[in-house]
Parts: sequence; structure tokens; C-alpha cells
Amino acid sequence: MLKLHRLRAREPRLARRRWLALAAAAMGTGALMRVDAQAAPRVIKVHARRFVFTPDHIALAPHESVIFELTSQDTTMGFSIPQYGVRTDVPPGSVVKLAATAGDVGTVQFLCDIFCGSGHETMNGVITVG
Ligand SMILES: [Cu+2]
Repeated sequence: MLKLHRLRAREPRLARRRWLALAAAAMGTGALMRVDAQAAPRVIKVHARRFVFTPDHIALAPHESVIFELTSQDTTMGFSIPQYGVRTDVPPGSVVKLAATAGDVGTVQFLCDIFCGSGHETMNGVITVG
């Protein structure tokens, strides 16, 4: 009887140890997932056509690293964020990736920097960082 009693008393401790091990494993997984989320920049798709970017308002977190996935519908466009020092050509029929990192809180402009017709001058958008 005494032996059996000891075994029973040990069980909850073992179960608790197992639970702690599972909890630790789960926390480890969570930490890994957070690291992955930080490592993989957010992808933001932007579509261009004469003389509009869609979307033309983009919200970023301060110092957030992102990848713009750019497409053009009708002609070769430029996608430029002068304040962040990045730009690329966007020919129709391809997906162009452009990495960028947001700055401090504020607003910056992006624009088409390749003449694409009458209306090109107004082809722009705003990035809100906050
Ligand atoms: Cu243009």
C-alpha cells in the first residue's frame, strides 16, 4: 500500500514536469515565429497604370523594412521614393521587387519618375509612417 501511495504522489509531479516541458517548447516556437516575422519583410503590392498608383496611400511603421511588389498595366513606369533613396523601372508584364526601409514618423511621397504621358506629373502617392 505504501509503495502504491508513493507512486500516486509522484504522478502529479511528473505530469507537471511534462506540462512545463510542453510549455517551454511552445514558448520556444513562439519566439521562433516572432524572429521569422521580423526577418521576413512585409510585401506590399502596388499596381501602376497611366496615371495612377493603386494603392496611392501606404502606411508603414517607423523603420519598417518592406518589399514593394510592383506591376504596371500599360507602359514602363518608374516607382521612386526620393526621400528613401530607392527607385526602379516597372515594365508591363513583370513583377518588380524593390526593398525599402521606412524612416521616422512622418509622410513621404512616392512617384512615377519616367514620363508616361500627359498626366504623368500627377502620378504619385503618399507613404504615412506612424
Ligand atoms: Cu509617369
